[in-house]
Amino acid sequence: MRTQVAIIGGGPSGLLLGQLLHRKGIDAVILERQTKAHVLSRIRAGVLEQGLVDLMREAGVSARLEREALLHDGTILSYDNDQVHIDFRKHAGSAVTVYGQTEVTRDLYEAREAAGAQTIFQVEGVEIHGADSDAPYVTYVKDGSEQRLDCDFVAGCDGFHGVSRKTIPESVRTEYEKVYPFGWLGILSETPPVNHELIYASSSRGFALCSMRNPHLSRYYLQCSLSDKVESWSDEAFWDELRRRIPQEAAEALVTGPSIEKSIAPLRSFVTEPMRWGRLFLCGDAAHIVPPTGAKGLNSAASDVHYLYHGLLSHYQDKDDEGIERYSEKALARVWKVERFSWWMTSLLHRFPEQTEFDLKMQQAEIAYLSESDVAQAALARNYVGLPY
Ligand code: RFL
Ligand code: PHB
Repeated sequence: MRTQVAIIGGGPSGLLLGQLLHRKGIDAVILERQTKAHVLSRIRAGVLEQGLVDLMREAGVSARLEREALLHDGTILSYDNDQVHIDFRKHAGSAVTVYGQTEVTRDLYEAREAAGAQTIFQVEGVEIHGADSDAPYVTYVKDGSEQRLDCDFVAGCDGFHGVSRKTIPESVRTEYEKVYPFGWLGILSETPPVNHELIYASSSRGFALCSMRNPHLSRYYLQCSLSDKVESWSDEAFWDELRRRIPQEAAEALVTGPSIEKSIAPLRSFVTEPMRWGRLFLCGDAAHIVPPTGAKGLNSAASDVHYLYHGLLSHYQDKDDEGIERYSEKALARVWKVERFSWWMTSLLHRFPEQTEFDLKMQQAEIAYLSESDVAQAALARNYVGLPY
């Protein structure tokens, strides 16, 4: 089989790239290790930057989002009972869109199927060959038989545990990593959100986040120990702990109910350089991970897709390779700024096991400064709504 762009991974990065290319008549085949149902069962991101919304529109998949998504003009940061409101419109001139990653992925799969574009699910043993040559190809096993997909380019959209990054020889690759000494325990519940905007809550008991998917579906997170097990957190224990970490006013308004999903995610900052090796391009979590505190993972996957899509478009339409040759440099320049913001939000709002009294005072002083400084609020707002591409 032959295609122009072989896309490894049918998560949001691979699907968005595939749909954008398809609209321009560029052929792509997606190879996905899991079933579609499995990909759609992952509850992950919830906050979309305008750049991602614009790409969804360009890909022709924004109709449902435009009908159903919530626009948030700001967010709240709290420290025990003190609250700072960050006004996105005032400081950054735009809002963010609250719409689940599950919905983004569902809309992209539907459009892909309607277009008759090919996605091959449950592939095993994907290997990328000749990425540093003019004739790359991908081999994989489907239903027990080995297959070969020849292509012009390979887009490695296969997430943090995928094969694409590891295809780049270690002698060429540099990895930067910071692992945080805690995780996030998240639940989804069919209850109305506690507040019309997200609340990022720092407290002496650790961090908590009040988020949502829609007016009837809430998403809450608690900073937890890495040794915690989901099974040992009953719904009741979760709600009790959440009430202790958020401002009293919110705790009193909180509507609780049974959880419909509960999971623990570790927190990590990670970047690999370069993001291109010959004809192989890494996109999204395959190349970088952020702790979720700044809501940036999916959004930085989208900015990679933007750079790669435009690079490929110039190659096919104008025979201009500048975009693909400079892909890694352009993508990484933005990635590192997003890494900094996510690390900063995480450092500001969590309790660290080894934290000294001095460290704590620094966090408190920074939050106090944020609450009285327009400039500091503007810096947070501009990063949160999304840096320009
Ligand atoms: P994904 O979503 O991991 O998709 C990769 C796909 O590749 C497949 N795959 C393979 N396929 C073929 N062969 C192989 N060898 C393969 N290996 C893997 C996988 O099955 C999968 O389908 O990566 P992608 O597309 O780059 O998308 C990245 C985002 O999913 C991720 O950055 C976000 O979810 C991060 N994230 C958030 N991002 C935001 O922008 N805003 C948020 O509010 C936000 N909240 C979050 C988050 C991530 C979280 N977790 C659980 C990590 C909250 C949480 C709790
Ligand atoms: C979410 O709704 O899942 C969410 C929102 C904001 C974050 C992280 C996760 O910073």
